Amino acid sequence: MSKFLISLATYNERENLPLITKEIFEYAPDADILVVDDNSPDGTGDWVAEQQQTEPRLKLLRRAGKLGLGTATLAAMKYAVNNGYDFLLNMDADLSHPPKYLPAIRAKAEEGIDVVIGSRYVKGGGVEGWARHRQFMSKGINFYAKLFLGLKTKDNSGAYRCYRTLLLKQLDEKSIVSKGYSFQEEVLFRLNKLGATFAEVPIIFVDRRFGSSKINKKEVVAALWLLFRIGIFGR
Ligand SMILES: Nc1nc2c(ncn2[C@@H]2O[C@H](COP(=O)(O)OP(=O)(O)OP(=O)(O)O)[C@@H](O)[C@H]2O)c(=O)[nH]1
Ligand SMILES: [Mg+2]
Repeated sequence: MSKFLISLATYNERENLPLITKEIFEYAPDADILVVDDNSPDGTGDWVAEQQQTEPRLKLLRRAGKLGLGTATLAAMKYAVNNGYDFLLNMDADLSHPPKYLPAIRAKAEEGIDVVIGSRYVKGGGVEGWARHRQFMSKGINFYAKLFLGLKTKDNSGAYRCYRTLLLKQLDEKSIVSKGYSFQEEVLFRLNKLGATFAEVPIIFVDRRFGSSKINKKEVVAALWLLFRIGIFGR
């Protein structure tokens, strides 16, 4: 059986973690969960440390401060490679990525696909609870990414993904310039260049129930600028 790691980047997700970790273990009892926490003021990291006393499948990486979702995911990728996992499956910690899709995503990965995307924009997928402007923004960013990065996949901005670690090993970490949200698109671009195979499995994304959004205008503008730069200049 393959060794599976599920990663959750967290910044103030203390309310969501008990629910999401419980549900993940229901759908993937043999997997380990790695929480990459950026010293969340709400005590997310402390909660994980406490749970670890009785739950050996729970791993924790604590970073000094809010260093961005991109570098948090990169840290999870490194952890997966260094600890002999065959696959790394990443999800948001805020319950927007329902764990019930884990078996379908995983099955595709085990069939031999290098990158399996939990996708809102293929048949059967969708978004629940987002205002019009938020849906428009997400579709716009995906169109923009396709235009500049030449990606064939439909959902390039979502973080619900399974990566084969053999491919992650080949990623040149230093070539990745995104620290924040554009990381999602950039990593697909880099893996595509390495010859990875891709598949999309439909998911219905649901808006976060607890806590607040970490996206702000500054991060969006930075992401758009970076994707343009990467697409046009390769860096
Ligand atoms: N470790 C770490 N995690 C982060 C950081 N920024 C966001 N996250 C986590 O990344 C995941 C996605 O962030 P969200 O704020 O939910 O982004 P989103 O889903 O696009 O937007 P909303 O759900 O509307 O807030 C969540 O689990 C966050 O806690 C960060 O700087 N460091
Ligand atoms: Mg979210």
